[in-house]
Amino acid sequence: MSNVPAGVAALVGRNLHKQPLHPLNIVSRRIQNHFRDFKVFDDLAPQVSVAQCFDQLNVPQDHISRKPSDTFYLDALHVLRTHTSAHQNQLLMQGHERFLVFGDCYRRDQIDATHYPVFHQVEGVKTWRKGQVTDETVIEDLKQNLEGLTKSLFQNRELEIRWVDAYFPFTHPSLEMEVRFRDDWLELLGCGVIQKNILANCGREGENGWAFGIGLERIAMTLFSIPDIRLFWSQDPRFINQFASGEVIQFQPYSKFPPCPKDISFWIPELYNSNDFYALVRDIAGDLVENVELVDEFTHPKTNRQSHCYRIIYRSMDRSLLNSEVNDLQEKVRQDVVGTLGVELR
Ligand code: FA5
Ligand code: MG
Repeated sequence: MSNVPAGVAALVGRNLHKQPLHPLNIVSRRIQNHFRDFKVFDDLAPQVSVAQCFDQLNVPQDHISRKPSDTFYLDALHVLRTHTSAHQNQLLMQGHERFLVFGDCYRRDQIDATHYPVFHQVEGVKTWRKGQVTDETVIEDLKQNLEGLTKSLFQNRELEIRWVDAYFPFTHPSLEMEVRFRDDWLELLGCGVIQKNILANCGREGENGWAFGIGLERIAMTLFSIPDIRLFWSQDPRFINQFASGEVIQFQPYSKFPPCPKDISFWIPELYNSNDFYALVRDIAGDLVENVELVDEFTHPKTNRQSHCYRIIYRSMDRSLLNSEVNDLQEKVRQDVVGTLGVELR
């Protein structure tokens, strides 16, 4: 029933956002300082019901985010929360008008420098009583608050941001904010005007409000120049000691160790999802895998069979990997991908 691998289960309860002087904790405190009159919840358990995570947020029954390919299920009715929005309804029902929820979130996702199966979000919600504001005022207030937050976080540093139209079932209109990071746009947060039926379902008929969900790692990566999301889990003093002052410092990377790229190609069966492959690689290689990229897709002209080629980059954050060790990992991936995903190696 459960699809939570041991490696992910082991991270439940680490609560990096609450670990003093951890960069995620430093960021959390600064966000709390910006939203001074907001009530803070930072210890709500990550095990939530499907109703909390999806149903109460208008997520359609057939939405991809509900699928076991994307979400960690504890049993048929419970998941590890995929976002802190899972707590919106209960807190609105309790009558709160301004609140922040900090918490660890869990997703089956791609493998690269800005995605990790466990990450942290802060949810922000602000509501107004019946008849006080229009949707336009709400969206203005939302943008002002979030632009104000990025300004106060990044102080006088040049920061290029842009707003992008987005879709969430629980807000309308919806927006995402992106920042310029290492020659690319990095998505920091999603937000929007809370759907009226959600407020009504929580006994808040006729009220209006906004909500946002920010990825704390993404903020911390930009703020401290942290190049790889795996570093947040590192207990290496060369990482953690750099943040001992509690100030915003520029992270000094300790020497980068050499990457070991390995390709793997196979014919995929009909019911196949890349996330299953990514999870398998994480399972075997843990934090020794840096990136997995689908580099080639091919459909055989005669048989119509589909083939995928992935490039796996193995690299440790802390040491040089031995050739033999990487070969062993790759061999294990090759065996398991056949055994558990039913693919045929090429
Ligand atoms: C959400 O999770 C919505 N709940 C946000 C929201 C809240 C919208 C309230 C409207 C109202 P999204 O899936 O885009 O949206 O994730 C929000 C942020 O979480 C992303 O912008 C990113 O910063 C972070 N994030 C998402 N997935 C990962 C991941 N695998 N690793 C690290 N950070 C992630
Ligand atoms: Mg998004």
